[in-house]
Amino acid sequence: MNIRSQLELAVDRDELSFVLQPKVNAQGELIEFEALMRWEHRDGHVSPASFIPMAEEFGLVTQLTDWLLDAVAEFQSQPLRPGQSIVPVSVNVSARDLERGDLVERVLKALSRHGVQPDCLGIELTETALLGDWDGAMEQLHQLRFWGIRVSVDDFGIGHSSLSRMVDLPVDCLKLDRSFMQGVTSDRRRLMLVRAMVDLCRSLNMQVVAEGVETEAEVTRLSEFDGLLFQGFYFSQPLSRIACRRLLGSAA
Ligand code: G
Ligand code: G
Ligand code: NA
Ligand code: MN
Repeated sequence: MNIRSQLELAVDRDELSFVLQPKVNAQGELIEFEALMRWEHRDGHVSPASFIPMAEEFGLVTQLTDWLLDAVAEFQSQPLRPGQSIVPVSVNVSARDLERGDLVERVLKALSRHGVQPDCLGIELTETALLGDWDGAMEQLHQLRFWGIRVSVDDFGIGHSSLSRMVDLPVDCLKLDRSFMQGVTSDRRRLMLVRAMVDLCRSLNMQVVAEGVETEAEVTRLSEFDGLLFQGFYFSQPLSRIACRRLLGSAA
């Protein structure tokens, strides 16, 4: 069977799952999770770095997004203890999800199916996902935020969006691409670049996440920026659902 047919069948065959990577503050406290899709194919594991672009090409990616939105909403509908506050989970959406124009309905449908509040869910999109119909994308982002769904820009700073456009974006959070974190301990210019982006975000009332933080030295250097959040292997690898439940259980 070709890869396209295998991808088409992945949902029905129950081959998809997701892991969650923590976003933490400078004290290491859990603030949010990012959901990352996994495909356990019968011949082994396939990375989303390869199957997501294929799904986009085959017109299947919106199906995968819908599957993940539903799975995450289901996860969020089951707190460990009644009344326990829920840590938000963000789902990556692709350019195709925005192009279709019905992302807001699809997110709201997943939430209502599982009786989950909008602030339990976020979406992440890359700058590249915004390259198509800008006005259409803006409208959908505004709507998502109107409903209380958090919007983050992923891999910020390596796409081709102009800075002036990025300043107009209706988003809650910018995630600084991990390439910026390389060198913050050895190259003062790198650190100053991160400082400038953090300052810009703060003055625009946006949250900022430093992606791909891998060493204690990086964290120490970056901790001088108040309010900066971190996501990276230094704090945690992406975790299975069970490992997340354990983590949430041990949190206050
Ligand atoms: O988790 P990992 O590092 O293997 O992810 C590789 C790439 O695939 C990353 O760029 C990540 O954003 C992307 N990715 C992971 N899960 C999803 C998903 O559910 N939807 C989309 N559109 N991209 C994803
Ligand atoms: O494109 P996106 O930012 O969604 O990519 C997420 C991917 O980045 C995940 O697959 C995750 O495994 C990977 N990732 C997360 N933290 C780190 C890190 O500290 N270093 C590196 N190299 N990759 C990371
Ligand atoms: Na992402
Ligand atoms: Mn990223």
